[in-house]
Amino acid sequence: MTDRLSPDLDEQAREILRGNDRGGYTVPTDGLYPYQWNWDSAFAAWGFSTFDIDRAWTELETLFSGQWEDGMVPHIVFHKDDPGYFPGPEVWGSGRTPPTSGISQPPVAAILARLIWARDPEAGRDRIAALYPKLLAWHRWWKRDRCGSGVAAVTHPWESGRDNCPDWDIGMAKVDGSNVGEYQRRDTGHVDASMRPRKEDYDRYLAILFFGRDCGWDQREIIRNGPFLMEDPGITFILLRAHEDLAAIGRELGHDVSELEGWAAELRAGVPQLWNPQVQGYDARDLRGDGFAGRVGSAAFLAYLADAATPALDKRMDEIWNRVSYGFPSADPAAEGFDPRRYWRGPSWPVVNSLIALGLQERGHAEAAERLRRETAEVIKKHGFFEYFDPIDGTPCGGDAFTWTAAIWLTWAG
Ligand code: 2M8
Repeated sequence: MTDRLSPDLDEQAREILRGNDRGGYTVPTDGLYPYQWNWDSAFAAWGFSTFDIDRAWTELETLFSGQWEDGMVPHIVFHKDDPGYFPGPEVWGSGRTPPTSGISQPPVAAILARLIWARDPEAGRDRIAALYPKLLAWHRWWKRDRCGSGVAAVTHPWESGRDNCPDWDIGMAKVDGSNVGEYQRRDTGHVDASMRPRKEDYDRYLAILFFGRDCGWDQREIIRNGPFLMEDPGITFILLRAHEDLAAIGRELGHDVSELEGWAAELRAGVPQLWNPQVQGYDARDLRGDGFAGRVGSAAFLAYLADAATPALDKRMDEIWNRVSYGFPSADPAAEGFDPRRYWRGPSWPVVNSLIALGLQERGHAEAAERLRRETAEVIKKHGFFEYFDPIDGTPCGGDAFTWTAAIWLTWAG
């Protein structure tokens, strides 16, 4: 697809967003991901806001058309059936219209909605006012159904958005994937299998999915007895920032935001429990018994976004980042489990880089923020709008003409 695009990169990025538009929502990339994904869509909206503010708001509105009555915003909304993706709507069995998955994804929507609103306060006022109660209900869901231990936990690696990163290895090791039966993956028909999660990961992803489906997505049961439950520094920092941004939005709209302020304060008080002195960084924790994961990946550095960084974290950032050349690696190259091209086990992800850089910039690390922008821009200029990149040699990986890479080009990297 890249060959047919305009020679101007800004225009190429806009063409990718328009090309991945399926009418009110954007797919992450053609073929590999034919549905609406939660955090991809929030980034898409941010990208659209640079040239079509109305379309930006529509993207978020369509995403919230999949919201559940308990406030959860699912990680996939299956607007139109497509046999090119597995597991599709019939596997998730949500029993809803539109059909959806049964788990959520990183709550970046309020953070990006605030930035979108700032681009055109007039045009956005009614749109954000209508979205506000829906965002609030979703944040309440996070608080009630995921933050019981003091920080945010995920019930499935897919809920974290960082699917197969080494953070989840200890939790995944306890999941029995031996009884999921035969199934046909579709992802490896679209992209190089060596850049995707392995079969043993997929067996376990399905086992966790089946547990949720078989109990009718009963959140209490999933939290109490589900096969996987781990605290996630990534979602914790994103949610903390998102609570604060939603409170700012609410204040501007004249709402009482004390509830949101309370959730943010509680979450902030929980952050120190994620600090693992052994690895000198924020670390995932297994709530099914095994303690810290012992890994410092890109999620730890989302702490800047939530104003939760420490001098020790600054030091850790330099160490890890200096082991690579093209943006922040999703896993530490010096740690066990690192794989520079296998999805979330090491590659540099432009979207995550954009969030880390936003935090760095705000916290007075302008030079580091600029370095992250420069390194991310360099691989995009050289190779195109790929899903992710090898952080050591810049090799493009995964899907091409990728929506969120195009979006962060327009808003930040370009
Ligand atoms: C990836 O995840 C999906 C499952 O949700 C998959 O591999 O099938 C992740 O990178 C996730 O963060 C992302 O939202 C999704 C679509 O880009 O792809």
